[in-house]
Amino acid sequence: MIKKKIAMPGDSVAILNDAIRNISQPSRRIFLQRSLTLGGLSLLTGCSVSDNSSIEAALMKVSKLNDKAQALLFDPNRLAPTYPDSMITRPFPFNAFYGEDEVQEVDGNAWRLELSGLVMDKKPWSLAQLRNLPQTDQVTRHICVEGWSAIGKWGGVPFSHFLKRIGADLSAKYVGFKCADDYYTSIDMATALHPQTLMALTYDGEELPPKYGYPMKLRMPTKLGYKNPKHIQAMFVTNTYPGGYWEDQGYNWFGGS
Ligand SMILES: Nc1nc2c(c(=O)[nH]1)N[C@H]1C(S)=C(S)[C@@H](COP(=O)(O)O)O[C@H]1N2
Ligand SMILES: [Mo]
Repeated sequence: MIKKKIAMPGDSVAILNDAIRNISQPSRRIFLQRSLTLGGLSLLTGCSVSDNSSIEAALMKVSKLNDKAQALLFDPNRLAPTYPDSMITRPFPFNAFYGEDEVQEVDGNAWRLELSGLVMDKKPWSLAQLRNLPQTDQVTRHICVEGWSAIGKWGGVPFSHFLKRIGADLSAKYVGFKCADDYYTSIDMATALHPQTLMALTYDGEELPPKYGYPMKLRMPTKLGYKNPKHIQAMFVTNTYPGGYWEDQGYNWFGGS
């Protein structure tokens, strides 16, 4: 019996590898690299993969399946590892979609956190008001898909406390973030409510430095680096999928670490 071969454009293997690199979780990536063929991709997704755009569409479908699997596997009570202060990486690496010399300058006195969507109290928050909420800190590992990880210490307001305080609809699907540098991302409500998810106002005991996201960033040790927005300007609670800067370019949306 002659097996039907799937038509393979010359650079489809390169495209497949690029797309696999974009599937963020390292363990899943290794699994895909070892086992995924175009035929397998076709079986897995029920899509015919005969040209570059259909390969990308099928891989996008895998990534969406991956989001669902990660959401199902996410344990809202399981804590990410924490470390002693002596293990903090110094200096802690900077990363953004631009260089360190282009870091956003935000005026903390004028800054107000804007709220919209499914929240009862939409009044904007000043930095001083956020500093008056209960604070906690943690030393956790930040993992970037670009292939580095580092241990850092962030302090601030437990995000679940803040969400309850503003009367957010905790049964909504997403919390979205808009940043002062035009970055944007969004997270699932289960992760928003996770006990280690912090609205970080400090880094290593000091006011959050500009390069690490002044005046406020969201720090989640259960998610990869790109899911942790810096320089947050606005946030909204919604049931409409908000996407994200890297996610809209093919990074996996759930982005668990
Ligand atoms: N506003 C904003 N947030 C962002 C980014 C960005 O470019 N802009 N980059 C993300 C990525 S990919 C990483 S790894 C971390 C880097 O955070 P750090 O500078 O504190 O190491 O920020 C994330 N959050
Ligand atoms: Mo990253």
